[in-house]
Amino acid sequence: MTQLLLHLADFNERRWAEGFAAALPDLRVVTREDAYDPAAIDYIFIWKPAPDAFDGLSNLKAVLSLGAGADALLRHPHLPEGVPIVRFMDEHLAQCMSDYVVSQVTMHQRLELRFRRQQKAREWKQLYPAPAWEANVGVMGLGSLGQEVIGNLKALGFALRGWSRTAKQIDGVETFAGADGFAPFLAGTDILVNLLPLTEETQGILNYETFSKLKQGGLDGWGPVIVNAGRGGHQREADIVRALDDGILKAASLDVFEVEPLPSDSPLWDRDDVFITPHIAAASNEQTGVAYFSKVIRDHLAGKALPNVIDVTRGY
Ligand code: NDP
Ligand code: OXD
Repeated sequence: MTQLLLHLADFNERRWAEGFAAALPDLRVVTREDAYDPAAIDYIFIWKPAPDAFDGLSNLKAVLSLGAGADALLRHPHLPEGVPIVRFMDEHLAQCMSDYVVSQVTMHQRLELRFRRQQKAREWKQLYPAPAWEANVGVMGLGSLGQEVIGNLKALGFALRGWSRTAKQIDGVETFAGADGFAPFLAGTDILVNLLPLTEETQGILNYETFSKLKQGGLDGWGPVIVNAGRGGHQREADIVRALDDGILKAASLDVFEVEPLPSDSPLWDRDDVFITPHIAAASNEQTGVAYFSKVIRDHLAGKALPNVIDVTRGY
């Protein structure tokens, strides 16, 4: 009998297991609390793997990543070689990410942090936010999430540019690629949105030098700003603080952090030019997650190819 093992930290492992058991009645679904023979496990569904997560799993057909970003999984010292890794991606996740980014971009374009400050100071000062088409939004990462976000920002009229590793053509978007395209991409960006995967190449990319290359003076003098919904490892938080203090960045929306939970002594907490959310931009949904991975397993057992397989050498 085919067996699926769940190994989930920070999620209700038992509830997800019940969901899978109902969706896949022909499989045996086990959690780490159950008795099972590791060598008989065919699939592992995983998030934040413990160091011994793969011990004894000598006959795995695939690793199923609850996260859309599999960077932590790829860093696991005992990740089984040659076993395909399928990451999560579905409409629900993409819509949630788009909702987050659209809300942050709109907040900055409408100068809401500035009006918030004025309200606190009981100050009546009329400022007129520029229309969306004058706000240049630059999206780093043109994958499943970046392209969903771009589609929705386009419908709202924003001026869009995008940056990816390999060249892309997207209708109505000025696109840039690779190391050579990075500086020109930044030079025209008022609102920088990060939706890159965390890899050796992208680690620390949101740093002081990057910020200093962004367009200055846009958004009625209230730009540039950054929105990071990728990974905390993309950002250098000390550089964000310095760039905000120096005025080369005017504000930041951060959903992810170098250390999570964000330590209580982080200087980011007290700043009214930083908008913090606790890594909630787009959480994997239990209902749609069970549906997605049940189909992946069913199709795979029926001989179909696995979708959304991570390219381990590329790192995403
Ligand atoms: P994809 O793999 O679909 O897309 C990645 C994009 O990044 C591609 O366009 C790729 O370029 C580009 N890219 C990768 N490396 C580089 C590089 N060195 N230089 C320039 N561009 C590069 O990823 P998703 O869109 O599905 O997800 C992106 C990330 O979002 C995830 O890895 C995860 O970390 C994060 N995430 C965060 C969540 C949250 O709640 N905060 C929730 C879900 C995901 P190319 O097209 O040329 O390959
Ligand atoms: C993910 C996340 O990668 O929630 O799915 O960060």
